[in-house]
Amino acid sequence: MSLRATTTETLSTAEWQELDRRHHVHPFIDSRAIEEKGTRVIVGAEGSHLIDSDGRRILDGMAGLWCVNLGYGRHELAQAAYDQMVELPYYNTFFRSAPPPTIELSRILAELTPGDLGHAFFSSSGSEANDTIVRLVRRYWDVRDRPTKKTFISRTYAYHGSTMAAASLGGFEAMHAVGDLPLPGFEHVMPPYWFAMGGPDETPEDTAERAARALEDKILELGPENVAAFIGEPVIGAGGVIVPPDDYWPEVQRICREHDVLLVCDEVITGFGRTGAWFGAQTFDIEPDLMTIAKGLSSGYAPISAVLMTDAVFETLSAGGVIPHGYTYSGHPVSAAVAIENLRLMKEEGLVERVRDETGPLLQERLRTLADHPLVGEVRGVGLLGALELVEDKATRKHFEPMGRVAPIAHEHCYDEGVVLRAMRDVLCTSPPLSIEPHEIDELVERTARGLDRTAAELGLG
Ligand code: PXG
Repeated sequence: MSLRATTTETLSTAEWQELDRRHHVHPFIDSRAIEEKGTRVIVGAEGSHLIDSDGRRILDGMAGLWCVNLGYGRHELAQAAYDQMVELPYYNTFFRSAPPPTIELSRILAELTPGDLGHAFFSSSGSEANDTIVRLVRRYWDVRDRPTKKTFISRTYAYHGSTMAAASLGGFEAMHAVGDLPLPGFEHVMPPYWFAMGGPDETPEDTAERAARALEDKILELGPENVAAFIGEPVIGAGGVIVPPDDYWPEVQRICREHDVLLVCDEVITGFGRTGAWFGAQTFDIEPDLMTIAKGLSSGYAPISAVLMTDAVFETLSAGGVIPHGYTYSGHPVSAAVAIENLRLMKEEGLVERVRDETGPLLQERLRTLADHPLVGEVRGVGLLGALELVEDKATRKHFEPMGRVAPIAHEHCYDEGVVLRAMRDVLCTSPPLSIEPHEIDELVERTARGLDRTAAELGLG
């Protein structure tokens, strides 16, 4: 019996919930919901399943928070962390020092990534990595003697993290409302989100074309001499799994190159196999100048993120002299060792190819069987990312009012049926472990279907 299991045996679910209510402040603080419904206490996990404090096994349709790509319970990763902790639990990467796993991981990433993203700057979270990008990109243009090129263009519905700069990059009004954001120098344009933004006669390709035009118009409106970079997730993740048509990203890349605007891909969710290629940039055939990675880099077993940059960006930054930027945990050796082992296992087990050839197509096909459900206005996804857009009227794409009421109801019913999904506005998202088995994909979709039926019944539509 593990220590953790022993610990949980000492308290009942209600007791954990009471302590949590009293002392623990959760992210995206919603104290009233916790007060009313209580916290779900997750005590263990194995493969694709979570185990809660009542001993229930629940299929994790979200890989934790879009991150446990290799699945739970991988002893090899625990061993890698243990070995590194014994060998060298910590040393910094400041002052010309570095531990071997950190150096080794930067080499592996240079090989794995598309184009010539040959240099890695490490941090602990996606938010820190995106803050780093803001500082480094602004520095880059200073060194190139173009100090007015400072504005970042991002998109509505983008999620880039919760720190001041990352939340400014993000495209959520509710997040901007906390902390008086966005900071100056952050602009937003529309994403290629046909279902919510496409006109009645528009195809998804038309909407994507309009979204690319919106970027170019914004660059021209601000003046290319003032625009530093465009940042986007190859597939918008937390904003509702918004999958662009094939032409969108190459056109965005063309626009950025034409106006001398750096192209940044935030691959925190799409990196490491999620879309059926190692990186979303490969799925959409682009070569960014910088890339943010986190989550799947270590399958969430240890906190680690990185900013990857091309030789050209790195050489420019280097030419400018010392850059006072870095974190205590930049290149943490334990996290780096876990990431190396995670990537080794992913390669050994052919996980990315499996997502591309087997589990990705299966999830997409099975999810699309839900398109006939009365609540489902659209099924979309790529690889092991999927989304169901819930609507009142399928023909007109009319959502329920108020927006964001129905997906959380569906989320609860799906949980009761034994699958965790993610509700965002009225979109139900899934992003299961990349190690998910085909029969578990069937289960995921069947449980979701039952959750949707219960939701329809609750809404009086059953
Ligand atoms: N970029 C992207 C694309 C992300 O999805 C971050 C950056 C920030 O990473 P950190 O490690 O700082 O959280 C993310 C994180 C959700 C949810 O509700 C999604 C994320 C984080 C928390 C909640 O779906 N994505």
